Amino acid sequence: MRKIYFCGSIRAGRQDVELYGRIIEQLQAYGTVLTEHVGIKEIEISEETLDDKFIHDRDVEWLENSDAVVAEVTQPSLGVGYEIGRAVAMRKRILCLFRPASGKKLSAMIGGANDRQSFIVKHYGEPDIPQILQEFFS
Ligand code: 6IA
Repeated sequence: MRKIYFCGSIRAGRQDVELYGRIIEQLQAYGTVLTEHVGIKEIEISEETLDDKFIHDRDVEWLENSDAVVAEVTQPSLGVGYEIGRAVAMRKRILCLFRPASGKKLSAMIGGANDRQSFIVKHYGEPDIPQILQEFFS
């Protein structure tokens, strides 16, 4: 079974958490999502007792063990940017999803990393997700 590492903003702002949840639900058709908590609203309660070193070391280990990384990058997050950079260094396949309708501008360090092969950046609206995921995982 394929292992998928999903990235989305946590401390940088949870306004897209419900969308993350819906993306994770679709990703589960393609493999096990190691980071399901990113799409769960109550994470603050379930994880508030964990210290930052524990979270970091556990997440980097999951990243190492993953076969693919999918990141929702519309809400800019240091943690997500860090995970993507580490994933590039680990030579993982990466899919970054950005919603232009948000009115935000994507960092050149993500947009400019698009090589259409191992690092894929998609500008999308929610109805496009099924097809984007199908292409990425086929
Ligand atoms: O900088 P951010 O917090 O927005 O970083 C979000 C990214 O870092 C996500 O993709 C996660 O994989 C990872 N991450 C950051 N914080 C956590 C966390 N607990 N648990 C798991 N992964 C995390 C934070 C708990 C806190 C809100 C009490």
